[in-house]
Amino acid sequence: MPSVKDRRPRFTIPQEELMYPGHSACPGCAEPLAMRYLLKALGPRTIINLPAGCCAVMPGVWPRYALRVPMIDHAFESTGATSSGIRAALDKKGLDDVTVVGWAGDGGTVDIGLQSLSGAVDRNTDFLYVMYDNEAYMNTGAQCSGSTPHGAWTTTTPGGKGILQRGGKKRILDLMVANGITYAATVNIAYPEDFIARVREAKAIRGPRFVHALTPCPSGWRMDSRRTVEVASLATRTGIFPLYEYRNGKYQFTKEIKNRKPVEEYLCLQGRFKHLSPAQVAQIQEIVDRELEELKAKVGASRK
Ligand SMILES: Cc1ncc(C[n+]2csc(CCOP(=O)(O)OP(=O)(O)O)c2C)c(N)n1
Ligand SMILES: [Mg+2]
Repeated sequence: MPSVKDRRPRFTIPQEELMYPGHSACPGCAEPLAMRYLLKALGPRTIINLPAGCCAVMPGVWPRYALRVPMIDHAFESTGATSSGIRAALDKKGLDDVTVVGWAGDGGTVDIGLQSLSGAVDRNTDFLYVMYDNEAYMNTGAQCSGSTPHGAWTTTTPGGKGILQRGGKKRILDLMVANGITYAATVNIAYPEDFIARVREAKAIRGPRFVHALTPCPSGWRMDSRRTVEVASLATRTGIFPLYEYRNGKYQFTKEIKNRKPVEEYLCLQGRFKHLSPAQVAQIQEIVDRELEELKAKVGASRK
């Protein structure tokens, strides 16, 4: 019979908190969770740099600032360049135990910050870039970004006009791989242990590293703020946001999904998809199925 001590759940999430509770995010926002998990994984020897976006508002204003690590706020398009600059300064000082993190939204990454990020990867900057993805320009009122998925309502893509108006959500991980990234992974706030494990893995590697974090936004996704974690989890359990990593030319799933759920279960919890017809939902299902098959093929080829 195991002792009571042996039967206690084993938590792998570090107890140390590097984020105070009093931040300025909206109720139910997933971004503070993502930041909290990131800092638990990285520890205090971390410098964050971030552009315009909810990220610049969320930690609050000094002296009521919620992060317990230094933060630099800079122009919207500059996360990659700023990261390279901070790294160069740290290297001059011989501070190679500090992790430089560029933390930017989806708009600040896949659209306006893409050239800066691409340059930093090209320069082989030793840093970790985290894109927290709420799938629109949320801080300025939910405008469509290059990371907004097919069919989603935004203030610049009113619903009911067909779902294939754009090329679809930009595949930022594929872009990073093509750019020569050293390590890349997707993470989801609904899976904190996996989130922390991926960031720790990234921390241990030198060179440019990229993490794509799904962070639902209750106000922009038109959903109940109590359902953030449930909706985030459904994104992965439906295959819309698969969890996987890329390293040394190889892909692997970091979370295997058994009994994948229909995408409708994810879409129906969010008002941003409520205008979709059953035919359009079926169209989204087809796209998700196809993209997942493509990813499975890459994972399969990596095993050979
Ligand atoms: C050059 C420039 N263009 C536009 C803006 C206005 N602006 C500030 S935050 C923001 C939205 C940022 O969207 P995203 O990067 O997705 O982050 P989120 O707000 O969704 O967290 C915009 C358009 C700006 N600050 N600078
Ligand atoms: Mg955004």
